[in-house]
Amino acid sequence: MRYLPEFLDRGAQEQVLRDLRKAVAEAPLFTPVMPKTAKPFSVRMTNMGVLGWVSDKAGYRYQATHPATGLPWPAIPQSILAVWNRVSNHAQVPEACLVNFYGGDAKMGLHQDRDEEDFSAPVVSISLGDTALFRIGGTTRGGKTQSLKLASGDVLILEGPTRLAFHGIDRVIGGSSTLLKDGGRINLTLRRVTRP
Ligand code: MD3
Ligand code: FE
Repeated sequence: MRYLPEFLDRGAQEQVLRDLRKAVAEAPLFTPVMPKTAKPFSVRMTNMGVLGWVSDKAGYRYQATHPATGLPWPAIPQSILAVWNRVSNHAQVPEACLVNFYGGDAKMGLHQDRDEEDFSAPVVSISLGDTALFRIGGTTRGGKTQSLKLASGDVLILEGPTRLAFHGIDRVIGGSSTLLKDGGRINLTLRRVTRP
């Protein structure tokens, strides 16, 4: 894992946010639910790119269209593609940019990201807004974990063995950033999905 604190300065964060607002106007945040149980996530989501990650009663998957509007996901804006290009040497552009929005008490339990066919590509994460307490362990559940605070503008690159590490968000520290007027946290993850 590579951790790049304050990779984006305030101006760059504001540019990403302007681009994100346009995308979310077209592809509104939705509340995913867990497969089988239909228990709602506390995090709201949307996507940009040719594929987007969704979860509903039927399961987890990538699909080309928004579950509520039926429209293709908006393109990944240049301000976000630029981060992928600056931090990864990957030959291909990302296919998916998952947008996670954490309001007040939102969190994300420990999980692995394994719905992609291509684990050889990195996952690039961009944090915006309030600071989160991020936890990462090894590739088996129940092992040792380490915690890291992810603040606005921080970038994390998951590649090699950490690509399949268990990870989650324990909590978001309310009032820790002034970027989002109404508070909360946004995490963007850039991903390759299809086989290389
Ligand atoms: C470690 N998002 O969207 S980003 C997710 O802050 C996700 O919203 C968290 O976990 C968030 O799946 C954490 C950091 C991150 C992203 C992808 C990873 C860490 C990862 C993939 C593999 C290992
Ligand atoms: Fe994840």
